[in-house]
Order: sequence, then structure tokens, then C-alpha cells
Amino acid sequence: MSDRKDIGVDPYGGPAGGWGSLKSVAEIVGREKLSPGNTALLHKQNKPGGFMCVSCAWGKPAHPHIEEFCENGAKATAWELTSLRVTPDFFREHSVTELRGWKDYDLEQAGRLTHPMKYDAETDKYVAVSWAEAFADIGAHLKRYDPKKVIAYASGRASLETSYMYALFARMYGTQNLPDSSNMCHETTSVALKKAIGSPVATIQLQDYDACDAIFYFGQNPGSNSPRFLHPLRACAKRGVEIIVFNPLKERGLERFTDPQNPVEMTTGKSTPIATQYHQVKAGGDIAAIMGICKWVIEADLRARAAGEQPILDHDFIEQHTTRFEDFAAKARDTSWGEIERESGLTRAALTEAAKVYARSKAMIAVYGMGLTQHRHGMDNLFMVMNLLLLRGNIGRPGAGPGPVRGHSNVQGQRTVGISEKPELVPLDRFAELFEFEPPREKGWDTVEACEAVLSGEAQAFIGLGGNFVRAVPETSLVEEAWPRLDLTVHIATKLNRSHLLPGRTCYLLPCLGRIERDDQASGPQAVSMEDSFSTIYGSRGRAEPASPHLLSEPAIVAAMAMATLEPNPKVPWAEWVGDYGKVRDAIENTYPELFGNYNQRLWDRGGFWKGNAAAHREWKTESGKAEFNVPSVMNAAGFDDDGDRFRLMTLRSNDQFNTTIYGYYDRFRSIRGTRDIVMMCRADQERMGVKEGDKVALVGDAGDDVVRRVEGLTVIDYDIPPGCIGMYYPESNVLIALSHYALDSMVPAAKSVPVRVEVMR
Ligand SMILES: Nc1nc2c(c(=O)[nH]1)N[C@H]1C(S)=C(S)[C@@H](COP(=O)(O)OP(=O)(O)OC[C@H]3O[C@@H](n4cnc5c(=O)[nH]c(N)nc54)[C@H](O)[C@@H]3O)O[C@H]1N2
Ligand SMILES: Nc1nc2c(c(=O)[nH]1)N[C@H]1C(S)=C(S)[C@@H](COP(=O)(O)OP(=O)(O)OC[C@H]3O[C@@H](n4cnc5c(=O)[nH]c(N)nc54)[C@H](O)[C@@H]3O)O[C@H]1N2
Ligand SMILES: [Mo]
Repeated sequence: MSDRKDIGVDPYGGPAGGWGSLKSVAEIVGREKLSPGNTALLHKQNKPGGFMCVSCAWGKPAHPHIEEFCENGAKATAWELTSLRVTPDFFREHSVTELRGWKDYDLEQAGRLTHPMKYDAETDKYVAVSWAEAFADIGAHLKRYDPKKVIAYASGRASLETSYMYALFARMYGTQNLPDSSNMCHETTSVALKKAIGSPVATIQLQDYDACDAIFYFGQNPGSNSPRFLHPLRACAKRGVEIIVFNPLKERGLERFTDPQNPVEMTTGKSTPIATQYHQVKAGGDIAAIMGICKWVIEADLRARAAGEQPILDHDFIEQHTTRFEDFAAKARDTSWGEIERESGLTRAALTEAAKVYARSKAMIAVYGMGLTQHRHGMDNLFMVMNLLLLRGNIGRPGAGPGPVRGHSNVQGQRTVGISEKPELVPLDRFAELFEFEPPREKGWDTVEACEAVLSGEAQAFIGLGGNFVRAVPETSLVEEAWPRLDLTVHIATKLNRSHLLPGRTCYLLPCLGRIERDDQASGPQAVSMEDSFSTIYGSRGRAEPASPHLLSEPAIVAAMAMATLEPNPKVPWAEWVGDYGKVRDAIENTYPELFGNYNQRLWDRGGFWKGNAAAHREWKTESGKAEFNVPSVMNAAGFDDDGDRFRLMTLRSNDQFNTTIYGYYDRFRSIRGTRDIVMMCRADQERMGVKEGDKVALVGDAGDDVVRRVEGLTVIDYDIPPGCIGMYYPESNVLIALSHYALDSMVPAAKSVPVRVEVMR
């Protein structure tokens, strides 16, 4: 191996968690210059009566650990509570063109936005405006447009209260163009699980991890992206649960974990091994891998029954609760081991070992994340996960079921309360009846369609409730080029990011309170709520001093835009709602009485309250009224073949980022330091391409159209990754992804198998 110091890579031998994570937290607390009071606030995170972490959507236990936060939750908190500020002076010093040359890290590191700002094209600078002026002008613009050509995007952080108001505003205005970050994320789950079992989300709850005896774990990286999951995973490992991992990369958090809250592990340096089997499946190889397991299980069941032994499949369940088992079983029998091995990159022997664990387990949870949803055939990936579960009745009983790990802290909740472009998912009649208006009924734009509309010039305006849309979507160069042709762009945000630096003809930057900050309104201090990956809903109360006295809360901003745009409607008392968010919760309860009964009272229940899930009770809200086996259409989820020098590019998160927010340049668990401009490549592929670690390469998109998609100057990193697959960080990679390269049916950009070619730079 070459000298890794030259290229900013040094080996990290430690487990996930442990001292490394404490050190990393101390570093960011120092860098963000947190006040002692705000540092103390870290202890309120994810505690009853405290605030809910702004990072991931992992569940919050009723009886939290002393420090129920993790390295990355602490980083997210410090990022929001920073004492650094982006004031009008900052914008006087830096033109927008200059700022476009800054890195994502430097933009956000500049600090919290303090004043509402408007872009001034003449000076190419943002200048301070009053809130009143901003809202009046935004309203005047919106009134001029065709609502069907306005995009109202939401990133999954805003609370249930804000999200409900935002979606209502969009519909009263006349549009269903309500894409959200879910369209780039777990929309594949929403569509595939709805079709297979009638419930579009996880059926398990947090306590099911106490009852399972096997976990099949696909394409999710808990060490970086949901570190609090490491606690239940460790507890499972300790009590002998078999944890079978499928991931092209050896992710540290799935290999071993030191609990930073466990004094024995911390002082002795001991760690708990997590995975009992680790299968480095090819990117896009999971359909085949799961088919192999199903094939073995189905055939072993036939053999067992022929020999008069206990069956392996749950035939009663299959009979009573499912359809199309025979079609699927025939497909599994007909698929050859040759094809399974070729497409998965795993051996028959390895898959048989996994299948044996499944066959003997009594209750299995299937966990997955972006490694399954973000593929051309992501739907088939998830259908295979469901097929696997259904074979042994692993749903609707303790310790069993699908456990998709959601992304943003309230992304699932936003869908629950109406942020959706899909009319069938929203109780439009109920809205019409409660608020006496006629909501739009046609399908709105999802994220990919919104980008198409920007590229074609059809879209007139974009409103962003959080997020960094232009940076998170695929096809970065074309979208960036087209973006300034929008007539109006409005960003509700806490920190400066690249999307803000591509102003439409009129452009506002509206700074809001973060969730951790005190939110005082007419009736006193307010709380908000969110829904986690387990459909549990919690209250959250901010306590920190706001970053600036000029900030407004998200509900206040949404309400003010609505009042400036819409004719008054006595049924929707925007100002009263802002004065008391409890009244927004009443409206939510009236709209969804079956999910949110006694909302205001239950908000502070210990451990939150569960909104319920039909499939968890074996009630199937599918077309057939049963849980459905689905026969996959293909064996390769990537949707393209590797040939000689075409690779499957996986675009990944480092341990030092939250989506497009870059906290730093140290991907500790993968031992990559100092730069994000890298390509992970295995030794065999390096030899084939005539490169070695430290060499520079360019990646070129290979979508088969005329668009040039290219990233240069990437350093090759010698990495344990299956041949034909390479890895790079998101969002730097997004310029390589064609807008047309999305998951069929769910329209989620297929960011985990992007066709690219490698060019050696000499
Ligand atoms: N600190 C931090 N926390 C986060 C985020 C963050 O950026 N930083 N983002 C949040 C959001 S919005 C989301 S959606 C989640 C994302 O969390 P994850 O779902 O973990 O997403 P990724 O990091 O993109 O990577 C997914 C994993 O899939 C693996 N993988 C890639 N391709 C395949 C494949 O074909 N098959 C299999 N089996 N595995 C594959 C990768 O090696 C990687 O380990 O995390 C949330 N939490
Ligand atoms: N290639 C590739 N592309 C991907 C992915 C991938 O794995 N690979 N993952 C996709 C996924 S899963 C997702 S979810 C999307 C994420 O896409 P987005 O959700 O659009 O992006 P984020 O980076 O989470 O947004 C960060 C910005 O949110 C703002 N913000 C932070 N906190 C708050 C707040 O409290 N209120 C408001 N109003 N604003 C706030 C800040 O200004 C910050 O700059 O990216 C997707 N894109
Ligand atoms: Mo996400």
C-alpha cells in the first residue's frame, strides 16, 4: 500500500463509537464556539420534555440513556447552536458570484443566517429587507403565477405543525407540486411497501428489537447515519441475535461498536462484535442475493415436508394472508444458482449460510436504507425483502417485520400530514370540508418532475422549506444552469448553502428558528412535534436563545406567506395558529382523527405515541386485500450491465456530513481524511485500469445520451469494495447522475448504481 499520508488517508482501527466519537464531538463544539449554556443543552437531547434531535429519524426510547445522543446528533446540535453568524455585513463583503466559488463546508461554516435578505442583481449581493416587505412582495409575485407552475419543496426536518400548514397553503394556493426530500430517499419504500402490504412504512416498533432473534441488514450505515441504532444493535448482538449484513462495504458500525456510555467498554477498549455474517454483495446485487436465500428456503421446505419433518415456510400464514406465492416460488425454483452468483457477487455457499439462519429464526427484522431504495430497480429490491419476510410469516407479530431506517428527523411525518404530490395519499375531501375550499385533484410534481420543469422552463417559482435542493438533486450542472431562469426563488433556511447562490429573477432568503431554539409566540413558549422511523410521535421544546432577534419561526413564515398570497378564509385562522401551535395540532387531529386522537394531551407521553399501522395487525390495505408476493422483473437492480470499463458508482455519505451539510473532512470509520474528492476502488480494478492508490482519475457519466457529465481530480483510494463497483461522496457526485436515472415507479434518483467510466489523468 502506498503512503496514505500523502493523500490524506490514515487507518482508523477503532470501532464505531468509543473515544473517537467523543473526540469528534469535542472538536465540533470547539469549532462552532458553543457557549457553555448551549453545550449544556446537549444533555436535553431526546429526553422527555426536551428537544428532539435535529439529525436522523431513529426512535427515541421511553427510558433514554443518560446521554441519548450520538456523535452525529451532537454535531448536528452544535451546527445549529453555533455562535458564528452570517449578518448583512457578511453579504456586503461577499458577492453571490464570489460565494459560489466557496465549498459547501465553508458556506455553512460561516454561521447562522440572522436577517431576511433579498438578492440585488445590480450589485450581485444579498441586501437586508424587512419581513413585511419580503412577504408583501412574495405574495404579489405568487398571485401573478399559474399555481400549477410553482414548486413548494420541503426538506424532511420541519415539524408536523409547519408541514401541515405548508401543505395546506400550497393546496389553497392551487398546487399539489409538493415534492420533498423523501422523493430522493424512501419514496421507494412508500410505493413498494404500500403495494406489498398496504402500509407504506416500517411495521415494527423500537421494542421489537428486544424480541427478534435474527436481523437481516441491507444497505444502511448505522455508525454514521443513525448512530443511536448502535445501542439496540449491540444489545441484540449481546443476547445472541444473528445479524446478517449485506453491504458492498465493510461499514465499521456493523462490524463492532464501543458504547461511549459504557464505562467498562470505554476504559478497557473492548468492543462488541455486531455482524455474525457479513456479505459484500455487489451494488445492485440484492435482488439476486435475496432470491438465493428464498430459493434455498423454499427448496429446503419441500425437502423437509417430503421427509415428514417440520415445514420451514409458514404455510398457514401464506394461505390465509398472501397472494401470488406460487408465482414467486416458481420464479425462485427456476432461477439458477449461476445467475444468482453472477448478479449478487456472492457464492451459493455464503447465501446458504444466510438462508440457514433465516430458516431457524423465530422472528426476523429486515432493516434497510438507501442501499436498496436508490437503484433503477429499487422497487424490486424492496419486493424481495417483503417476499423474504412473508415466506415465514415475519410480519405482524413481535420481533418481526420490515424496518426501513428513515432519513431526516421528520421526513416520515411530513408525508403523514399532507406534504405529498400524490393526491391519493392525502384526504383531500376532508380538507375541502374542513376549510371550505376546492383543493387541486391532479398529481403534482415530484422531485424529478420538478427538475424537469425547471429545465424546460415550465416552472415559474420555487419555494424551499429547508434543504439544499439544487445540490441534492441529480444532474447538477444542467439544473444549476437553468435555475436562475426561475422568476421567483424563496428559501426558508438556517444556514447559507449553494441553492441560495443561484437566485431566480427575484430571490429571498428567509432565516428561521431552529428546533433547538426557544419559540415564543402570543400564547407563550411553543412546542412542535415530529414522527420517527417507527411512526411514533413526540413533542419537542426548544430552549436555546435564538441565533438572532430577527428570526421568525417556520410556522410564522409559512403563515405570513399564506396571508400575503391567499384571500382571507375564516376557516383558516393563520395568525391564531401562529399564536398557539396547539391549535394547529387541533386542526391536524380534525383532519386525521384516527391517527392523532388527543394529540395535544398525548404529545408528552413517555416514549411518544404510536400512530398505528394496519399491516402490523395483519390488516392488508392492498388492492387484493392480502399481502402480496411480487415476482421481480430483473435480477440486477442497477438496470445496466458492467462491461470492461463501465462501473457501478455508489454515492455515499461520510461520517462527517449530514446530507449536503459537510461538518468536516474526516470519514473516520473509513479512514479517509482531509479530502472528499476520492474514488474507492478495489485492487483488481486498479490493476485492470492501470492505476494505483493516490493516482488521479476523472469519472464520466455513461447514461448513453449526449450530455457531458464529468468530475475530475479524484484521488484513487485502495478499498475493499466488490469488483466493478466504485464509491464516491454525495453531493460532489451528483453532476454524474442523469435526471432520467431514477427508480422505476418511485422516481427516486438511482444514486447507488450510477453508470460511469473511469479516465486516468496523467
Ligand atoms: N450523520 C448523518 N446522519 C444521517 C444523514 C447524513 O448524511 N449524516 N442522512 C440522513 C438521511 S436523509 C438518510 S436518507 C439516511 C441515509 O442513511 P443510509 O441509508 O445509511 O445511506 P447512505 O450513507 O447513502 O448509504 C447506504 C449504505 O448502503 C450501502 N450500499 C450502497 N449500495 C448498495 C447496494 O446495492 N446494496 C446494499 N445492500 N448496500 C448498498 C452503502 O455501502 C452504505 O453503507 O441517514 C440520515 N442520517
Ligand atoms: N447522489 C446522491 N444524492 C442524494 C442522496 C444520495 O445518497 N446520493 N441522498 C438523497 C437524500 S436521502 C436526501 S434526504 C436528500 C437531502 O436533500 P435536502 O433535504 O434538500 O438537503 P439537506 O442537505 O438535508 O439540507 C440542508 C439545508 O437545510 C437547511 N436547514 C437545516 N436545518 C433547518 C431548519 O431547521 N429549518 C429550515 N427551514 N432549514 C434548515 C440548511 O440551510 C441546510 O443548508 O438528498 C438526496 N440526494
Ligand atoms: Mo434521506
